[in-house]
Amino acid sequence: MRIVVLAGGIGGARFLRGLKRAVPDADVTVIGNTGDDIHLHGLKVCPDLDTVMYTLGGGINEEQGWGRADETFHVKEELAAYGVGPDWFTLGDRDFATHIVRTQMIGAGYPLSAVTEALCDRWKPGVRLIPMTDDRVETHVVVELDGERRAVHFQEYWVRLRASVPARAVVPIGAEQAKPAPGVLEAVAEADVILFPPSNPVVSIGTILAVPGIREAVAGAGAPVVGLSPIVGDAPVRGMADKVLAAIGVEATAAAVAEHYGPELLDGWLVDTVDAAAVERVEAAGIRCRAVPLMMTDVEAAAAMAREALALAEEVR
Ligand code: GDP
Ligand code: FO1
Ligand code: CA
Repeated sequence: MRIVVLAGGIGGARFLRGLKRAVPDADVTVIGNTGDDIHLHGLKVCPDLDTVMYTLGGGINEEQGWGRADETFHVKEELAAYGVGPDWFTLGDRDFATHIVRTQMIGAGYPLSAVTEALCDRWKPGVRLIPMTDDRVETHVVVELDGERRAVHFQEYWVRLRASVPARAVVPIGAEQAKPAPGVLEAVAEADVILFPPSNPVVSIGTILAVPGIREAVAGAGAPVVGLSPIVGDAPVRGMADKVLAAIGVEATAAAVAEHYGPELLDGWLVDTVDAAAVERVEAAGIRCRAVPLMMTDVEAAAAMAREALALAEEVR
């Protein structure tokens, strides 16, 4: 079975680990969000690609959900001693090596998709991980700071400002000119099932869909498309999805997120059992909907979610 998953960081990665447990022999292609990417210290950092790679490859910091396990911070301390920041974004020593290899290969002329494949040669995530695009896309958030509107990098909005200032708009800068990375459209066209994991609908899946051609390919694919709600009990399980949904005028509920994707994209949608009342509204929008447990408390819980998503895909096929 060929499964395509559009993934952000933690929500995508934890779901993928469950999917691999549920169907170990499936051929899984992950289209990763690169809108969160940031250049620091002359290095290209790809948080969402790395979160997927480290989680599936066994190198993730489990408690945190991002970054490396067993990490040390000597480089960061030495940079700080030189007065070199930013001090609000933490890169660990082990993680630094990934960004050095990536930046070196990009400097040598390799596209990000080839670099990601090379990094995965070490981590063996058990999926084919492709960035949504080889072109530079950077999500910026228009915030209201001291009564003035200003656009800041998504990481600055989330990590430095902790999403504590009102977000007025989310702009994936560069997306309009970007092309899907090699293999992305082919994987979507040849998929037996397409899944939207419980990733952020705006700054993860929304950004991937903003690359011209990807939304059209998913909407036009022969395969059923099934999504899982990242919103449980009218709030994100973690992160700032509620804030960025508000910025695009979508309420933070499982039903509203399904309606936002719409029946053009989604054939099926899973909501958590606490949101069972949303099923009727989602089905009225023309999307088959089921309420099942959606908390990824451990790998087995994520595997059960993956089985439910695949069962719903069979039902709507
Ligand atoms: P990020 O890039 O690290 O922010 O990760 P993603 O975009 O892949 O996923 C973020 C989303 O995952 C957030 O909106 C969370 O609400 C959602 N999420 C995290 N853990 C869970 C969980 O256990 N269950 C569900 N349903 N959603 C989750
Ligand atoms: N998240 C934080 O909250 N603080 C950090 O200092 C931080 C550093 C960082 C470094 C590498 C990496 O791959 C991820 C990192 N993250 C950090 C997480 C990152 O901001 C998020 O996972 C996403 O981009 C949010 O969608
Ligand atoms: Ca992310």
